[in-house]
Amino acid sequence: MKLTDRQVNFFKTFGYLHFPGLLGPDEAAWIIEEFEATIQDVGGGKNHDGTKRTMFGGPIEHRPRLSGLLDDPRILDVLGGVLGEDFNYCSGDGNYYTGDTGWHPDGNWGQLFAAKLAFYLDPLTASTGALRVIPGSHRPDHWVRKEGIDPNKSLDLYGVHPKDFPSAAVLETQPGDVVIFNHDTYHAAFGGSARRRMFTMNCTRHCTDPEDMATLRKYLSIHSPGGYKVRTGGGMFFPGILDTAGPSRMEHLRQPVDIHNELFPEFARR
Ligand SMILES: O=C(O)CCC(=O)C(=O)O
Repeated sequence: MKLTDRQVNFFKTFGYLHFPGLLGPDEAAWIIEEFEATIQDVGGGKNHDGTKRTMFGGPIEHRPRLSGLLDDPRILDVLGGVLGEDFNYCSGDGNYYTGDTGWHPDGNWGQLFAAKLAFYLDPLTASTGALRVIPGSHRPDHWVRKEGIDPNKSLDLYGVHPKDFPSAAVLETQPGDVVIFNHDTYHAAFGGSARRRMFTMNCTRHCTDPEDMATLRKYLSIHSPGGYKVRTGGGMFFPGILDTAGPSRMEHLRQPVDIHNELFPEFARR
């Protein structure tokens, strides 16, 4: 399922894409089961009481079947279609979210450098925590960025609740849907439950020239286990995803592993 030119254009112009039913109901079922087992075993899920978000790193890296998402041709086509087939996988987060997530971008790179692939594991509507995006807000010349507008202040500024921020799109999802957005795209969620389940895969372009390499170093110096002072036992990744990787998966892991080892030798795998 290679992305069509129209899908790539859509992503470039609006900063996101939604793939309803990319994964079938049976697949959504095992993904939910594996996610639950992971967050309960290693992600702090047992202590989740709904008062705040529970979050853990590398959600696909702890179990072989979830790690296999990085070998799935449909996932590779989506990530490869927007970031290039040689994209870098750079970890992600698994969550029980509680309540609203205010408007924010994940990055301010001013270019298509990184994207987030998101799996929402509960049916979500506009009033129960579906992802919202501000189309086009990844672009440095978008009015939100140029005028320094904080969409979280829209009630004070315009008399409009942030959930109704003008121009925002709501991506209502079912388990099995996949959403991808540019890290620079403003996004938010409103009205979710106290246990809204979702996990992500963060990916960047593969880098070659010195300028890109410097951007990747900057990215990984913050958004990585070393950056968060987390010991995975495998450096950039939890060992499971490395130990079960064939040569093609390794192509998406090697550059972040090498740079992470260089940036955080104390966390490197022995
Ligand atoms: O679903 C949400 O609450 C938004 C997720 C989010 O903000 C993120 O992954 O950065």
